[in-house]
Amino acid sequence: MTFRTLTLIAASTAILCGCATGEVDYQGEGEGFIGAGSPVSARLETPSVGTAGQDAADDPAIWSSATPVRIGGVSTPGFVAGTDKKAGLYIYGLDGAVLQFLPEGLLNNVDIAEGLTVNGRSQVVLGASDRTPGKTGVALYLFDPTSDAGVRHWGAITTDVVEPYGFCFARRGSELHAILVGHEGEFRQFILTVDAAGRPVTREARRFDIGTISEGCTADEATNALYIAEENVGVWRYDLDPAAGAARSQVQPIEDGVLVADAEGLTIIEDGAARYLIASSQGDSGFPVWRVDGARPAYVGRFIVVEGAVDRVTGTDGLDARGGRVGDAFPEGLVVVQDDINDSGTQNFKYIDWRDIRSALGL
Ligand SMILES: [Ca+2]
Ligand SMILES: [Ca+2]
Ligand SMILES: [Ca+2]
Repeated sequence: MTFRTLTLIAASTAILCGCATGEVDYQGEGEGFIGAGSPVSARLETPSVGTAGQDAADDPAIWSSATPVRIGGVSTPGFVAGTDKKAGLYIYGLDGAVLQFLPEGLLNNVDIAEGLTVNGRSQVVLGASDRTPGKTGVALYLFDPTSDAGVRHWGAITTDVVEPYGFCFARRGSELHAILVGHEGEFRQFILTVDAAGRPVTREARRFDIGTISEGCTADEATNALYIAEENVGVWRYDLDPAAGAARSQVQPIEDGVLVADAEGLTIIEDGAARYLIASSQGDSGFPVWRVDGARPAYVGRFIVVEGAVDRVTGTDGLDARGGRVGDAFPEGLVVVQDDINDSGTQNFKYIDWRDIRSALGL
Protein backbone atom coordinates (compact mmCIF):
# COMPACT_ATOMS: atom_id res chain seq x y z
CA MET A 1 0.00 0.00 0.00
CA THR A 2 1.44 3.34 -0.98
CA PHE A 3 1.38 6.61 0.92
CA ARG A 4 -0.90 7.91 -1.83
CA THR A 5 -3.37 5.07 -1.26
CA LEU A 6 -3.38 5.70 2.49
CA THR A 7 -4.04 9.38 1.88
CA LEU A 8 -6.92 8.54 -0.43
CA ILE A 9 -8.48 6.11 2.05
CA ALA A 10 -8.19 8.78 4.75
CA ALA A 11 -9.78 11.34 2.45
CA SER A 12 -12.63 8.98 1.47
CA THR A 13 -13.31 8.10 5.12
CA ALA A 14 -13.43 11.80 5.99
CA ILE A 15 -15.96 12.36 3.21
CA LEU A 16 -18.17 9.46 4.34
CA CYS A 17 -18.10 10.49 8.00
CA GLY A 18 -18.81 14.11 7.10
CA CYS A 19 -22.18 13.29 5.51
CA ALA A 20 -24.91 13.41 8.16
CA THR A 21 -27.49 11.90 5.83
CA GLY A 22 -25.17 9.11 4.69
CA GLU A 23 -24.82 10.08 1.05
CA VAL A 24 -21.36 10.13 -0.43
CA ASP A 25 -20.42 13.55 -1.69
CA TYR A 26 -17.92 13.65 -4.50
CA GLN A 27 -15.07 15.90 -3.45
CA GLY A 28 -13.25 16.37 -6.73
CA GLU A 29 -10.78 14.55 -8.92
CA GLY A 30 -8.81 11.74 -7.34
CA GLU A 31 -11.08 10.57 -4.51
CA GLY A 32 -12.23 7.58 -6.49
CA PHE A 33 -16.00 7.97 -6.26
CA ILE A 34 -17.94 5.94 -8.84
CA GLY A 35 -21.53 6.88 -9.62
CA ALA A 36 -24.33 4.66 -10.90
CA GLY A 37 -23.95 2.65 -14.08
CA SER A 38 -23.87 -0.83 -15.60
CA PRO A 39 -20.63 -2.47 -14.45
CA VAL A 40 -17.99 -3.80 -16.82
CA SER A 41 -14.35 -4.73 -16.18
CA ALA A 42 -11.29 -3.89 -18.22
CA ARG A 43 -9.56 -6.86 -19.85
CA LEU A 44 -6.02 -5.49 -19.45
CA GLU A 45 -4.05 -2.32 -18.79
CA THR A 46 -0.86 -0.56 -19.88
CA PRO A 47 2.09 0.00 -17.55
CA SER A 48 1.94 3.22 -15.53
CA VAL A 49 3.15 6.27 -17.43
CA GLY A 50 6.15 8.41 -16.57
CA THR A 51 8.08 8.17 -13.35
CA ALA A 52 7.03 8.06 -9.70
CA GLY A 53 5.01 11.06 -8.61
CA GLN A 54 4.05 12.10 -12.10
CA ASP A 55 0.39 11.40 -12.77
CA ALA A 56 0.17 12.39 -16.33
CA ALA A 57 -1.70 9.95 -18.60
CA ASP A 58 -4.34 11.87 -20.51
CA ASP A 59 -5.75 10.66 -23.80
CA PRO A 60 -5.53 7.52 -26.00
CA ALA A 61 -6.15 6.80 -29.71
CA ILE A 62 -6.55 3.36 -31.31
CA TRP A 63 -5.37 2.11 -34.70
CA SER A 64 -5.79 -1.42 -36.04
CA SER A 65 -4.83 -3.25 -39.19
CA ALA A 66 -6.18 -6.31 -41.00
CA THR A 67 -2.58 -7.39 -41.59
CA PRO A 68 -0.03 -7.19 -38.75
CA VAL A 69 2.60 -4.43 -38.79
CA ARG A 70 6.01 -4.34 -37.10
CA ILE A 71 7.01 -1.77 -34.49
CA GLY A 72 10.35 -2.07 -32.71
CA GLY A 73 10.75 -5.61 -34.05
CA VAL A 74 7.39 -6.71 -32.63
CA SER A 75 4.56 -7.90 -34.87
CA THR A 76 1.22 -6.35 -33.89
CA PRO A 77 -2.26 -6.08 -35.43
CA GLY A 78 -2.47 -2.44 -34.31
CA PHE A 79 -1.49 -0.04 -31.58
CA VAL A 80 -2.78 2.42 -29.01
CA ALA A 81 -1.17 5.85 -28.82
CA GLY A 82 -1.39 7.39 -25.35
CA THR A 83 -0.22 10.78 -24.14
CA ASP A 84 1.84 11.45 -21.03
CA LYS A 85 1.08 15.13 -20.79
CA LYS A 86 4.32 15.79 -18.94
CA ALA A 87 6.63 13.84 -21.22
CA GLY A 88 5.39 12.75 -24.65
CA LEU A 89 3.69 9.95 -26.52
CA TYR A 90 3.58 6.20 -25.82
CA ILE A 91 2.81 3.62 -28.47
CA TYR A 92 1.33 0.49 -26.87
CA GLY A 93 0.54 -2.89 -28.38
CA LEU A 94 -2.97 -4.32 -28.25
CA ASP A 95 -1.69 -6.35 -25.27
CA GLY A 96 -0.85 -3.10 -23.44
CA ALA A 97 2.94 -3.46 -23.70
CA VAL A 98 5.04 -0.40 -24.58
CA LEU A 99 6.31 -0.64 -28.17
CA GLN A 100 7.74 2.86 -28.47
CA PHE A 101 8.05 6.11 -26.51
CA LEU A 102 8.51 9.49 -28.17
CA PRO A 103 9.83 12.07 -25.65
CA GLU A 104 8.07 14.87 -27.47
CA GLY A 105 7.09 17.16 -24.61
CA LEU A 106 3.75 18.35 -23.30
CA LEU A 107 1.34 16.46 -25.58
CA ASN A 108 -2.22 16.52 -24.26
CA ASN A 109 -4.78 14.92 -26.62
CA VAL A 110 -3.99 12.54 -29.48
CA ASP A 111 -5.91 11.23 -32.47
CA ILE A 112 -5.18 9.02 -35.50
CA ALA A 113 -6.38 9.21 -39.13
CA GLU A 114 -5.82 7.11 -42.22
CA GLY A 115 -5.83 7.71 -45.94
CA LEU A 116 -3.14 10.37 -46.30
CA THR A 117 -0.69 9.78 -49.13
CA VAL A 118 2.83 10.97 -48.33
CA ASN A 119 5.73 10.40 -50.76
CA GLY A 120 3.52 8.10 -52.82
CA ARG A 121 2.52 5.81 -49.95
CA SER A 122 -0.65 5.65 -47.89
CA GLN A 123 0.34 6.49 -44.33
CA VAL A 124 -1.27 6.73 -40.94
CA VAL A 125 -1.13 10.22 -39.41
CA LEU A 126 -1.15 11.00 -35.69
CA GLY A 127 -1.87 14.47 -34.31
CA ALA A 128 -1.40 15.68 -30.72
CA SER A 129 -2.20 19.00 -29.09
CA ASP A 130 1.18 20.37 -28.02
CA ARG A 131 1.52 22.66 -25.01
CA THR A 132 5.33 22.64 -25.03
CA PRO A 133 6.44 26.30 -24.66
CA GLY A 134 7.59 27.63 -28.01
CA LYS A 135 5.91 24.82 -29.95
CA THR A 136 2.23 25.39 -29.13
CA GLY A 137 -0.09 23.96 -31.75
CA VAL A 138 -0.55 20.44 -33.05
CA ALA A 139 2.39 18.03 -33.36
CA LEU A 140 2.06 15.68 -36.36
CA TYR A 141 3.49 12.17 -36.74
CA LEU A 142 3.47 9.52 -39.46
CA PHE A 143 3.32 5.76 -39.30
CA ASP A 144 4.10 3.81 -42.47
CA PRO A 145 2.50 0.34 -42.17
CA THR A 146 5.00 -1.09 -44.67
CA SER A 147 8.02 0.03 -42.63
CA ASP A 148 9.25 -1.04 -39.18
CA ALA A 149 10.42 2.49 -38.34
CA GLY A 150 7.55 3.06 -35.94
CA VAL A 151 5.85 6.40 -35.38
CA ARG A 152 8.01 9.31 -36.62
CA HIS A 153 7.77 13.07 -36.18
CA TRP A 154 6.39 14.74 -39.32
CA GLY A 155 5.72 18.42 -38.62
CA ALA A 156 3.34 20.74 -36.83
CA ILE A 157 0.31 22.97 -37.16
CA THR A 158 1.16 26.30 -35.55
CA THR A 159 -1.66 28.32 -34.05
CA ASP A 160 -2.46 31.44 -32.03
CA VAL A 161 -4.05 29.29 -29.28
CA VAL A 162 -2.18 29.95 -26.03
CA GLU A 163 -2.80 26.51 -24.53
CA PRO A 164 -3.70 23.76 -27.03
CA TYR A 165 -5.87 21.27 -25.16
CA GLY A 166 -8.36 19.09 -27.04
CA PHE A 167 -7.65 17.55 -30.45
CA CYS A 168 -9.38 15.29 -32.96
CA PHE A 169 -9.24 14.46 -36.65
CA ALA A 170 -12.30 14.37 -38.91
CA ARG A 171 -12.82 13.13 -42.46
CA ARG A 172 -15.07 15.28 -44.64
CA GLY A 173 -15.40 13.67 -48.07
CA SER A 174 -11.87 13.51 -49.45
CA GLU A 175 -10.62 16.13 -46.98
CA LEU A 176 -8.83 15.46 -43.70
CA HIS A 177 -9.66 18.04 -41.04
CA ALA A 178 -7.74 18.69 -37.83
CA ILE A 179 -9.75 20.16 -34.94
CA LEU A 180 -8.00 21.96 -32.10
CA VAL A 181 -9.76 23.05 -28.90
CA GLY A 182 -7.93 25.59 -26.72
CA HIS A 183 -8.04 25.54 -22.93
CA GLU A 184 -10.14 28.74 -22.91
CA GLY A 185 -12.62 27.32 -25.42
CA GLU A 186 -10.94 28.54 -28.60
CA PHE A 187 -12.05 26.42 -31.59
CA ARG A 188 -9.83 26.04 -34.68
CA GLN A 189 -10.59 23.80 -37.68
CA PHE A 190 -7.85 23.13 -40.23
CA ILE A 191 -7.78 21.26 -43.54
CA LEU A 192 -4.62 19.15 -43.72
CA THR A 193 -2.95 18.36 -47.06
CA VAL A 194 0.52 17.26 -48.22
CA ASP A 195 2.86 19.23 -50.50
CA ALA A 196 5.00 17.80 -53.31
CA ALA A 197 7.91 17.38 -50.91
CA GLY A 198 5.79 15.28 -48.54
CA ARG A 199 5.42 17.99 -45.89
CA PRO A 200 2.17 18.87 -44.09
CA VAL A 201 0.25 21.94 -45.26
CA THR A 202 -2.66 23.35 -43.28
CA ARG A 203 -5.32 25.92 -43.99
CA GLU A 204 -7.58 27.27 -41.26
CA ALA A 205 -11.22 26.77 -42.31
CA ARG A 206 -13.13 27.95 -39.22
CA ARG A 207 -12.67 29.56 -35.81
CA PHE A 208 -15.03 30.54 -33.03
CA ASP A 209 -15.25 30.56 -29.23
CA ILE A 210 -16.99 27.61 -27.54
CA GLY A 211 -17.52 29.67 -24.39
CA THR A 212 -15.68 28.17 -21.44
CA ILE A 213 -13.02 25.53 -20.76
CA SER A 214 -13.47 22.68 -23.25
CA GLU A 215 -11.40 19.70 -24.31
CA GLY A 216 -12.88 16.48 -25.67
CA CYS A 217 -13.95 16.32 -29.30
CA THR A 218 -14.92 13.65 -31.82
CA ALA A 219 -16.42 13.64 -35.30
CA ASP A 220 -19.11 11.45 -36.84
CA GLU A 221 -18.51 11.89 -40.54
CA ALA A 222 -21.60 9.93 -41.59
CA THR A 223 -23.92 12.51 -40.00
CA ASN A 224 -21.56 15.46 -40.54
CA ALA A 225 -21.47 15.96 -36.77
CA LEU A 226 -18.76 17.25 -34.51
CA TYR A 227 -19.23 16.68 -30.77
CA ILE A 228 -17.41 18.86 -28.20
CA ALA A 229 -17.35 18.59 -24.39
CA GLU A 230 -17.54 21.94 -22.60
CA GLU A 231 -16.24 20.71 -19.25
CA ASN A 232 -18.62 22.46 -16.85
CA VAL A 233 -21.57 22.88 -19.23
CA GLY A 234 -22.18 19.69 -21.23
CA VAL A 235 -21.80 18.00 -24.60
CA TRP A 236 -22.59 19.93 -27.80
CA ARG A 237 -23.20 18.90 -31.38
CA TYR A 238 -21.79 21.19 -34.07
CA ASP A 239 -21.91 20.70 -37.83
CA LEU A 240 -18.61 19.50 -39.28
CA ASP A 241 -19.07 21.88 -42.24
CA PRO A 242 -16.96 25.01 -41.58
CA ALA A 243 -19.74 27.09 -43.17
CA ALA A 244 -22.00 26.25 -40.22
CA GLY A 245 -20.05 28.63 -38.00
CA ALA A 246 -20.72 28.46 -34.27
CA ALA A 247 -24.29 27.06 -34.53
CA ARG A 248 -24.79 24.17 -32.09
CA SER A 249 -27.34 22.06 -30.25
CA GLN A 250 -26.98 20.50 -26.80
CA VAL A 251 -26.70 16.73 -26.58
CA GLN A 252 -26.45 16.60 -22.80
CA PRO A 253 -26.12 19.21 -20.05
CA ILE A 254 -24.14 18.52 -16.89
CA GLU A 255 -26.67 16.45 -14.91
CA ASP A 256 -26.37 14.23 -11.81
CA GLY A 257 -26.36 10.56 -12.68
CA VAL A 258 -25.59 11.12 -16.35
CA LEU A 259 -22.75 13.58 -16.91
CA VAL A 260 -20.94 15.10 -13.92
CA ALA A 261 -18.30 17.80 -14.40
CA ASP A 262 -15.77 17.67 -15.75
CA ALA A 263 -17.15 16.41 -19.05
CA GLU A 264 -13.90 15.08 -20.53
CA GLY A 265 -13.18 12.72 -23.41
CA LEU A 266 -15.57 11.93 -26.28
CA THR A 267 -15.43 9.17 -28.87
CA ILE A 268 -17.60 7.44 -31.48
CA ILE A 269 -17.79 3.67 -31.99
CA GLU A 270 -19.38 1.92 -34.97
CA ASP A 271 -21.18 -1.36 -34.32
CA GLY A 272 -22.72 -2.72 -37.52
CA ALA A 273 -25.27 -0.16 -38.66
CA ALA A 274 -25.30 1.60 -35.27
CA ARG A 275 -22.98 4.32 -34.09
CA TYR A 276 -22.59 5.35 -30.45
CA LEU A 277 -21.13 8.43 -28.79
CA ILE A 278 -19.34 7.70 -25.50
CA ALA A 279 -18.39 10.47 -23.06
CA SER A 280 -16.26 10.41 -19.94
CA SER A 281 -18.02 11.82 -16.89
CA GLN A 282 -14.95 12.55 -14.79
CA GLY A 283 -16.85 13.81 -11.72
CA ASP A 284 -18.50 10.44 -11.05
CA SER A 285 -16.22 8.09 -12.99
CA GLY A 286 -18.89 7.00 -15.49
CA PHE A 287 -19.35 6.68 -19.22
CA PRO A 288 -22.71 7.84 -20.66
CA VAL A 289 -23.55 6.49 -24.14
CA TRP A 290 -25.84 7.85 -26.88
CA ARG A 291 -26.87 6.24 -30.14
CA VAL A 292 -26.11 8.90 -32.77
CA ASP A 293 -26.95 7.45 -36.18
CA GLY A 294 -30.59 8.62 -36.02
CA ALA A 295 -32.10 12.05 -36.44
CA ARG A 296 -30.91 13.11 -32.99
CA PRO A 297 -28.73 11.57 -30.27
CA ALA A 298 -30.64 9.05 -28.09
CA TYR A 299 -29.30 8.29 -24.60
CA VAL A 300 -28.97 4.52 -24.07
CA GLY A 301 -27.36 4.32 -20.62
CA ARG A 302 -24.12 4.51 -18.72
CA PHE A 303 -21.37 2.09 -17.83
CA ILE A 304 -18.77 2.11 -15.08
CA VAL A 305 -15.52 0.14 -14.96
CA VAL A 306 -15.22 -1.96 -11.81
CA GLU A 307 -12.39 -4.20 -10.59
CA GLY A 308 -11.91 -7.45 -12.49
CA ALA A 309 -8.75 -8.72 -14.17
CA VAL A 310 -7.29 -5.26 -13.40
CA ASP A 311 -8.28 -2.45 -11.04
CA ARG A 312 -11.32 -0.18 -11.48
CA VAL A 313 -11.40 3.12 -13.38
CA THR A 314 -11.97 6.39 -11.53
CA GLY A 315 -11.61 10.08 -12.33
CA THR A 316 -11.40 9.15 -15.97
CA ASP A 317 -10.06 11.60 -18.54
CA GLY A 318 -9.54 10.87 -22.25
CA LEU A 319 -10.90 7.82 -24.08
CA ASP A 320 -11.05 6.33 -27.57
CA ALA A 321 -12.95 3.52 -29.27
CA ARG A 322 -12.63 1.51 -32.45
CA GLY A 323 -15.39 -0.75 -33.72
CA GLY A 324 -14.92 -3.97 -35.67
CA ARG A 325 -11.98 -6.32 -35.31
CA VAL A 326 -9.07 -4.93 -33.28
CA GLY A 327 -6.71 -7.90 -33.22
CA ASP A 328 -7.73 -11.36 -32.01
CA ALA A 329 -8.28 -10.08 -28.47
CA PHE A 330 -11.03 -7.60 -29.40
CA PRO A 331 -12.98 -9.15 -32.29
CA GLU A 332 -15.87 -6.65 -32.18
CA GLY A 333 -14.19 -3.51 -30.96
CA LEU A 334 -11.98 -1.94 -28.30
CA VAL A 335 -12.54 0.97 -25.91
CA VAL A 336 -9.51 2.45 -24.14
CA VAL A 337 -9.92 4.82 -21.18
CA GLN A 338 -7.55 6.76 -18.95
CA ASP A 339 -7.49 5.70 -15.27
CA ASP A 340 -6.72 8.43 -12.72
CA ILE A 341 -5.71 6.07 -9.90
CA ASN A 342 -3.86 2.95 -10.96
CA ASP A 343 -3.47 0.47 -8.11
CA SER A 344 0.22 -0.16 -8.72
CA GLY A 345 1.82 3.09 -9.79
CA THR A 346 1.02 6.24 -11.66
CA GLN A 347 -1.89 6.74 -14.06
CA ASN A 348 -2.39 4.40 -16.99
CA PHE A 349 -4.81 3.25 -19.68
CA LYS A 350 -7.34 0.42 -19.41
CA TYR A 351 -8.55 -1.71 -22.38
CA ILE A 352 -12.24 -2.71 -22.40
CA ASP A 353 -13.84 -5.22 -24.79
CA TRP A 354 -16.75 -3.51 -26.61
CA ARG A 355 -18.75 -6.77 -26.30
CA ASP A 356 -18.68 -6.35 -22.51
CA ILE A 357 -20.08 -2.82 -22.76
CA ARG A 358 -22.69 -3.80 -25.32
CA SER A 359 -23.94 -6.64 -23.18
CA ALA A 360 -23.87 -4.55 -19.95
CA LEU A 361 -26.03 -1.88 -21.61
CA GLY A 362 -28.26 -4.39 -23.43
CA LEU A 363 -27.52 -2.82 -26.83
CA1 LIG B 1 -7.76 15.46 -20.79
CA1 LIG C 1 -7.90 2.47 -11.03
CA1 LIG D 1 -3.47 -1.70 -12.23
